[in-house]
Amino acid sequence: HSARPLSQTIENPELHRTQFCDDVLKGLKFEPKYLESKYFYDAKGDELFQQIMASPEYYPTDCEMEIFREQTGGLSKVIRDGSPFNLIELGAGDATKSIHLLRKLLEDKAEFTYLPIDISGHVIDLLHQTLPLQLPGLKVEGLEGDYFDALEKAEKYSDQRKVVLFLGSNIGNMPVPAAEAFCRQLREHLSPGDMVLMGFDLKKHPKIVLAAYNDAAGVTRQFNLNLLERINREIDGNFNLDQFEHYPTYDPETGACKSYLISLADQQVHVCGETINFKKDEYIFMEVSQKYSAAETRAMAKQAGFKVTSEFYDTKGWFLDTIWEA
Ligand code: AVJ
Repeated sequence: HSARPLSQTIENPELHRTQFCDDVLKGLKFEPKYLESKYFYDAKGDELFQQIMASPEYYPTDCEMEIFREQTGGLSKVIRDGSPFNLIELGAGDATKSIHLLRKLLEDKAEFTYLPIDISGHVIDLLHQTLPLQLPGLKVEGLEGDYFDALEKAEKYSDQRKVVLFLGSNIGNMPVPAAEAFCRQLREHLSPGDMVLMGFDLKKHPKIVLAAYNDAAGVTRQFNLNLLERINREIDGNFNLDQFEHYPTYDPETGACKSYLISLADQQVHVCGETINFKKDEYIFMEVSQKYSAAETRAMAKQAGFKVTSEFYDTKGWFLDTIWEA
């Protein structure tokens, strides 16, 4: 068969470079400084994120994996609903969680096509190669790109019922107002009867949350610093990594887990031909990983115009995969 993504992006390295420069300079000239966490995921970043997921402190993957191993029967039942559908996964990654659901759906003779969407073309190519071997009979059409662009492409691909997977607490990477807007926008791209299966990392003891973003082996630290390295590699940056310190925080009140890189000295950094000044102790805001209460996820569904169909928790009650209907 032809293992070729539906919309194989003719990667334009120059365009990517310009966009990366623009975004980085915008963030570093902003007060306070920030970088966009979507840029974490180059080849090195993908690898470091794999290591984070395998680290003992990083519980979200294990918790959600337990749900996808132990409760696929329930998930499949809610999702199938009789009519053929497109199973669209936003930020599919290596699909290690969804593969359990895909297998169960095939067993249950569900009629569906799997459309993984990822900003990494590398990831999509890999899924095209591996999934049909692991799951004979699975129809896969990968899409590379930003979520809503890809969702619109998926729309043109087929008018079947849509089931959208957004797992791994990826929604946590948006500040709450942006997450709310994202859910509303998602709802606007869907029709009555369409579904969303969304993974939320839940509020829990603050020490457990903080440790997940401050692993003892220092992988999360490397993951953050890798973005500075990537800037050095790709857009002529000269960050001195020794002069920036990883600083993760968690506020149990708001549920915001945030990470920063702190400048250890007054220093100048060159990026894309421009000079950026750092004061000692000045920070770069790197990422938010928002935690929710179950009630907050229900309010999230409601404000976006979804109704909650069912909820699946891991045995610790640390993670929630919730199914919403448009
Ligand atoms: C991939 C966004 C779910 O926020 O938990 C892990 C990324 N960053 N450790 C998360 C991440 C630092 C992760 N998500």
